[in-house]
Amino acid sequence: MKSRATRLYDWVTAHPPPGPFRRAAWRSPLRGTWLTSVFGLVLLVGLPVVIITGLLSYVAYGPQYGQAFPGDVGWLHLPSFDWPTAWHSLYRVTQGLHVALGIALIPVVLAKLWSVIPKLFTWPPAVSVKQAVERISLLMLVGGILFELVTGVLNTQYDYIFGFDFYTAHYWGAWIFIAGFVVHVGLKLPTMLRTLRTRSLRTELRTSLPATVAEPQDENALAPVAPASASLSRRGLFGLVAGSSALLTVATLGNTVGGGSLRWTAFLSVRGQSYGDGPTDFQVNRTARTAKITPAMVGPAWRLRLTGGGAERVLTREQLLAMPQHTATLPIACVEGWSSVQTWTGVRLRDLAALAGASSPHTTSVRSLEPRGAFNHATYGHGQVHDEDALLALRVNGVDLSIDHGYPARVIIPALPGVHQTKWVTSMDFRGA
Ligand SMILES: Nc1nc2c(c(=O)[nH]1)N[C@H]1C(S)=C(S)[C@@H](COP(=O)(O)O)O[C@H]1N2
Ligand SMILES: [Mo]
Repeated sequence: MKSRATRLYDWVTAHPPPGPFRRAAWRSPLRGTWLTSVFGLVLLVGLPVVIITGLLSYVAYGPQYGQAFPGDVGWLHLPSFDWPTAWHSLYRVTQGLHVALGIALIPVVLAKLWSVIPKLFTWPPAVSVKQAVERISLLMLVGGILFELVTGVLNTQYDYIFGFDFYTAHYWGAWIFIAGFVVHVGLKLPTMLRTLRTRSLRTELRTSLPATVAEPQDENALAPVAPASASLSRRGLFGLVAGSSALLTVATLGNTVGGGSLRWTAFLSVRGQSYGDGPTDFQVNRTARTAKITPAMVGPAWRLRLTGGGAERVLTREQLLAMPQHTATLPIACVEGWSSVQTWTGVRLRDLAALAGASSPHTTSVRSLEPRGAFNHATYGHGQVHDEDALLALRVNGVDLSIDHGYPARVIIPALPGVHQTKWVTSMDFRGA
């Protein structure tokens, strides 16, 4: 004799609510464990790259100098290290990958969600602890990835419509997503690997629309029980997803690697396409006007103050120009994914340190003329200031800096995230010499 509870359970299971809760309502012949596994494999390879480059960005900001966003992350802080300068394009590549790959994977994420949507309506919802854990991890996974994609894209579009700090949200969201991702991979990896062997991608890519039939039924309950005839082949679906990714990649590419010849392709770029004349016509993050920098502030009265060493100094721009000048071709690589490589000329930061009586400072902090905000100061580690290409730039591409690019003087350090390439520098403080 079955118990009362078991009979009730059997009855509930046999009587799903109408509509999407009935498996027969899902009729696309493309849905099935194999299709989901293909998208799963792409994400399994791609998402860890997005995760790792994202976490590296946090480290590159220099949390050890109190300048990472979000500031206090409690036990979720990452081990920090001094971001190296040896490879000039390091942040350009890690952050370019983070943004470009994150955007390119959007169609794959959507396709995978589409492929498993009947699972959202599984009936009965959850009957065991294991199922409940699985469903909570799915909520973290799906909610997390959608949240990260939306906030990430809006940030590159400079559209801070949400009423919270982007970095804080994106960082915490990332950890929720990572937790869901790890649990999900742990649970589903064997199924994915097993299922991928049941069909050949090559054959699928050669299968025409009329020959497209549903996958066989299995315990994952993704293949339709009552398939409609196909209106799109698997080949067509893969083409649609890959084509969308390619389009999005092209649309962000000019932003990410361009700055010059490819800029016209960056039709997703929200910034204007021109920023000045000739040599100073390259991407501007925030203009002097937005930063409340007036021509008077950067006129003849401007001085650079060097403190913290044995010999405090106050220098005019002419005095800086009279010091040994060094030229280096270095990128500005913004967290938003775009970067631009220019040829900068100015005084080596280590020469300025020596001039101020600090031959080998442990940390160097700069301040900008900019009155307010998170951009008006930055701190650098020993290696960043001692790199032979680390400059207080006075000129770019053979001409004086334009006011939008930081005239009279700006910091430019190899591989440093753009946010710390401080413009309109007014003082430098050397510590721990
Ligand atoms: N003082 C100041 N420095 C700043 C900024 C700023 O807003 N104010 N923006 C930073 C950011 S986020 C970037 S990406 C670079 C961009 O430099 P650019 O405008 O010359 O391209 O400058 C950095 N330096
Ligand atoms: Mo930036």
